[in-house]
Amino acid sequence: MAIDPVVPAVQPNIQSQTTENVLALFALPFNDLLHKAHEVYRRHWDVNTVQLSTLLSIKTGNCVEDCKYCAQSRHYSTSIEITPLMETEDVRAAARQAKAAGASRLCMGAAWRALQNRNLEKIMSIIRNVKEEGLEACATLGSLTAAQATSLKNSGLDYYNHNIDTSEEYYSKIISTRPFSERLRSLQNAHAAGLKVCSGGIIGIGESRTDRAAMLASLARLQPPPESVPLNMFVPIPGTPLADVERVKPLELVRTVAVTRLLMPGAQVRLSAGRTDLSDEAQALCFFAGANSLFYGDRLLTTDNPVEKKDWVLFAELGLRPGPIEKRTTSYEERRGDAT
Ligand code: SAM
Ligand code: DTB
Ligand code: SF4
Repeated sequence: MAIDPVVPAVQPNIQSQTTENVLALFALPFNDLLHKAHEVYRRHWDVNTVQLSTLLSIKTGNCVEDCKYCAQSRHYSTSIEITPLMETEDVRAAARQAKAAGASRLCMGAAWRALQNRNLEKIMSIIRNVKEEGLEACATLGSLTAAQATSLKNSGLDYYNHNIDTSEEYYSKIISTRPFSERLRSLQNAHAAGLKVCSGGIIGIGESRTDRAAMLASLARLQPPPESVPLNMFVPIPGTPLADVERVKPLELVRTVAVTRLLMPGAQVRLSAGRTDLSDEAQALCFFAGANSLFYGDRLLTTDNPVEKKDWVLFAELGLRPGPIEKRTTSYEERRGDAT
């Protein structure tokens, strides 16, 4: 195969991804980067289908952790309503509603440092109920032990979300109450129990491009890489230490999506927090660059997300089909003859 001299090769061995390799991808001319990412995207996925996950905050606020970006940390004074763990029936009703609105996955978030065993039975019952509604189930409940991961898997959980958030180096400037290594251990526990891993991070919390590259290199080096990678544009929260941090341009998110797609071709790449501040055009570029999943529904955990109707207008304009996304099984050569 001819080698394009302009575009540095992505290392085929994902174990060898270094921050320098990844920075070289970020530094490509925009058109070269998008072309390369889109080609890889098209080779692995149906590029006209997007997966819709709806978020539900099942326990909100009063969290003991000090994540500087978060509305739910008890270390900062924010205007959220603190609520205890939801009742199973209420979560089930929310799941039914999410499915009726077109979501294929419910992602349940709890403002906990870690899942406590005293809550395990109730969480398992919640997961069983969500599964009975015919949705994929994802949970993000903080740190997870191996035994807890197995219990969640046995109750039917499909995905565990736990973000590394940023580079290992920058992490300690953002969170002091939980080490980066504990995050990696929880991800390992989730994977070992047979759960699909969802892990990504935040863009725009004062990190440098080098931090973004290092974060993606860390994710790509996970064995295996995550099945799902959420990319959150930071939503500034009044009352938190990062409320006035400098904003990152949407084009940098597009680049980050493209680099994520190149490093982890088989992952679902999710446009996550911050979509209310993104134009249709910026989102369209993200879809071209390889994003194939998003948070759907007018609420994230404590902040706003585009209303459903707005997303349907965008999907129609772009010819995107919401639905379950499947990795391609036929070879690239076989499909090159396709009309698409
Ligand atoms: N408490 C659990 C934990 O931290 O693992 C689960 C919920 S926590 C809110 C999930 C993720 O949401 C964080 O790791 C972070 O990546 C993202 N997040 C939180 N606040 C955000 C904000 N203001 N803007 C963008 N992303 C945010
Ligand atoms: C993820 O990566 N982003 C979601 C989900 N996983 C749990 C959370 C976004 C939170 C945005 C800020 C808020 O609503 O409080
Ligand atoms: Fe707590 Fe999660 Fe928010 Fe950190 S991100 S303060 S762990 S809810």
